[in-house]
Amino acid sequence: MKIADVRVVVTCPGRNFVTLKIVTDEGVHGVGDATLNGRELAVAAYLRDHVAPALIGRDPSRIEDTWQYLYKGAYWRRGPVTMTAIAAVDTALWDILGKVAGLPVYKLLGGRSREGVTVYGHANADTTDQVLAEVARYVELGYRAVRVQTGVPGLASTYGVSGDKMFYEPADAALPTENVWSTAKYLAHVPTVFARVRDEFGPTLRLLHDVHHRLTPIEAARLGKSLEPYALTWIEDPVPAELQEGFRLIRQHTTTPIAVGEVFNTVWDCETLIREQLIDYIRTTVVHAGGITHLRRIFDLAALHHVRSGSHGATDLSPVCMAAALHLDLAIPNFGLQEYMRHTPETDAVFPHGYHYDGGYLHPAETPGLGVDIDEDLAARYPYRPAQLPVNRLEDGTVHSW
Ligand code: EZ4
Ligand code: CO
Repeated sequence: MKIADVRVVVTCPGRNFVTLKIVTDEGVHGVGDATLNGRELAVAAYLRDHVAPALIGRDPSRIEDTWQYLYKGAYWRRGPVTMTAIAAVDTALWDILGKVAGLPVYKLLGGRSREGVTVYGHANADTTDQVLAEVARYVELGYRAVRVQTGVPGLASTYGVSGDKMFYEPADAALPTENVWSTAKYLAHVPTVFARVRDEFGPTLRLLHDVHHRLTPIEAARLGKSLEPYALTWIEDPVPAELQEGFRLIRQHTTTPIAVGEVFNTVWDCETLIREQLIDYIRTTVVHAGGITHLRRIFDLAALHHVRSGSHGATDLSPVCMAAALHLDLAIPNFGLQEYMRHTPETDAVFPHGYHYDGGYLHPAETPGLGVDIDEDLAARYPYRPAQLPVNRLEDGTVHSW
């Protein structure tokens, strides 16, 4: 069997997605997510101009060899654009292998290690009163874990809080919008939110919070300490993680668990964090960390050091990525949690899929391959619309991490 055609599909059913479709000479095809929020066309060009021509004629079952060929062969290693492009190829090849073998991909990865994939949802609201109602909605839907974000008194807008509660989308304009941030106001407010949530929902509902890279290590240490009475499952991205050693300082001060990694691309971005046990959950996911092949390598390293998976699953990761993530989540021994933000009905129609939610768990499709596809005719009806992520500034105008 040989690769006969490679297509890059850019579509915007409410938000932009880039999808790679690889077709073999025997008519079997596979799909891979290649979406990099706000930088979609860079990956589309990388795939179209530099990767697709080199795939024609290759044996689609040589997944590891193709990964190494694209990673080492390019000479320019790592980086979000390169690793998202490699991820798309890798994911599509696993899909093809599953279809050829007649097995769902999780069986090729060693088979089921659990009955379902525990997911967490997003409760977002401007005020604490409103967010309690949002948490209640997820609890009624059967969720066992909920991420809680609120507005901060004195700040006009805050990360994670949007008008459309179920379909939060941060890439909200053709050019970046701007938010204003105050660490002092934030640190004073967050513990009061979690005090109310714990009071209302009791000790066992798993609670999470995303700090979105906005603190310094000592500020993050203070946040972690202030949240210890509320026993969070994790605080996420407390500091920018370019400096992995920065987490040593946080660890010296707090027992609040830490999750990091949605912007990481390779095992090298988290090797110190994992080896020194500076984090508890690694949030790398299929589309941005080199596909199933490389993500499994990260998770295996994590397993050696008591670090569990907690993969990113925001709406900018397409249903193709979500399907792939679920097969890996089901198979690995050290699964932790999977983020799950629901896609809009328009997106679900463009990407027909067999995975389904039931009582706090997601289950991958049992059909051969990944169990997800792209409807190219429907996709063509939603042309690309420029959209970028916002910029964050301190109250004095200084650019801050978003
Ligand atoms: O801001 O996916 O935990 N989830 C997140 C996301 C990210 C977006 C960026 O594209 O932090 O909502
Ligand atoms: Co996050």
